[in-house]
Amino acid sequence: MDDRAALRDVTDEEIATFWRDGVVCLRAIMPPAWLEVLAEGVERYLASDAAFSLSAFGAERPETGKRKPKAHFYGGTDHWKVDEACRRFACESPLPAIAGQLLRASRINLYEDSILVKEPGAIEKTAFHQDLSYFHVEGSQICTTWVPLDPVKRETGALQFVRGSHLSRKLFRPNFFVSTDAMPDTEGEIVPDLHADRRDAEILCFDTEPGDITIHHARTLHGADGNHSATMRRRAMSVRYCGDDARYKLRRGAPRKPHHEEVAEGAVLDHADCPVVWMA
Ligand SMILES: O=C(O)CCC(=O)C(=O)O
Repeated sequence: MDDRAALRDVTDEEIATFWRDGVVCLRAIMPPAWLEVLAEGVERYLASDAAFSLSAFGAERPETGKRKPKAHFYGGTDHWKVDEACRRFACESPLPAIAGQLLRASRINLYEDSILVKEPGAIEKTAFHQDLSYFHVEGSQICTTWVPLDPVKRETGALQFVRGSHLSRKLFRPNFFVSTDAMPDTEGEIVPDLHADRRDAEILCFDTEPGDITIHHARTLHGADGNHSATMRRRAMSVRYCGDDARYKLRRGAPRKPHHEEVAEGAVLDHADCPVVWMA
């Protein structure tokens, strides 16, 4: 599978929606054959010893001590570096071009990928956060594509986005993803717990089918409920991309990868660990 064509073009209206709301849901755009490639990588990860349960960071889970507990939230990062199916999906699928069009970019760098699987009964909420708080990068052309492999709705963990929140210059502290606790030694205000109190936030949430994807801006506040279904899985991968104006910015306290020790503040992302994956 090396056809980079999406099922359809991204429309001007969808691009305008992304920049207005900080998120857009692109219906029926990802070819089924590419979803099969992604599913292969996701299942290989879940079956491996590397599969990591994020549930341990959240609520008390009696089965956390077990090696592969069911009903957990599994997640990991940078699978494209170790798994050929994940590499092909992040680098060679229609996704980089879709990100390029939405970001109005002339080139796209891969920032990272994350496998995010809420198995049936994985009750952990994804705490509200902004992706940019975790990224060692600055710029306006930075996004996360979220690609579900199963039908997803709010009750099974569809992402919830605070409409227009990317327009604020405020960058909240990163948290531990399944808990609202801020990471130590980070800067900024603590994110409000919008699961507990919506305040005046307008939340956008999309029921999706495989083939649909959501794309949100790196400044957009978002979170998700747990997966409350007893049978429906919620397998997804986020792939994060940067456009022309992205530059390295090392953020205090945010988790670093080895290559972040080698990059210069303010430099373009031309590093083997952030490869260019699309040019207009
Ligand atoms: O899949 C989830 O529950 C969270 C995804 C997310 O927040 C992200 O990829 O930025």
